[in-house]
Amino acid sequence: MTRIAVCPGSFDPVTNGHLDIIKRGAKVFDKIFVVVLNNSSKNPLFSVEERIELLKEVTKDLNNIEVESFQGLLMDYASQKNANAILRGLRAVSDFEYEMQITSMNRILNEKIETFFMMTNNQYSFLSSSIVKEAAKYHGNISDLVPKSVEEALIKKFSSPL
Ligand code: COD
Repeated sequence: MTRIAVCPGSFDPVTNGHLDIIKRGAKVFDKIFVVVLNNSSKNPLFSVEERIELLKEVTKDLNNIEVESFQGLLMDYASQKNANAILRGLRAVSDFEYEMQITSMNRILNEKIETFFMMTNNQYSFLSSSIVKEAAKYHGNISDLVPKSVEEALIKKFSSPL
């Protein structure tokens, strides 16, 4: 059986925390579709096209990763891809309630596709796209938190005076 996973997120922008989950997942699953979806509670800084471009750049050395975007429900996308699993990352207790809520809803939408959680690497347990954007906005050093191409894209976004 081919083990196909979907790794969904806002990825606004992709961080070393996301990348760590994607790289570790790539060793477990035969194929992973990393998909940029809309999170209705977030107001993105990067366009979908920009987020896809950055994700493609930082995963270009992984041959079982494909990056796409989708408008609609995650579970509709996952069934279109014949996925067996959804792959998510977990950082702290604060992630748990939200993840439990969307996982339960997703199970109602499609009970055949299981959600798998991978625990964050300790070194990235505090890391989120929001915290990186906040630091970049005020020209803080984010070089250890995101890949080089993402750092450059953030510097460019915030290059005009605040
Ligand atoms: N370490 C480990 N994991 C991490 C880290 C880190 N430092 N940072 C982020 N992650 C994980 C997150 O826990 C998550 O699993 C994944 O990486 C992506 O994170 P984000 O923040 O980029 O993405 P989210 O949480 O905003 O994504 C939410 C979705 C877009 C997937 C969700 O809103 C969605 O499915 N939308 C489509 C509509 C839908 O189907 N809704 C659900 C049913 S109603």
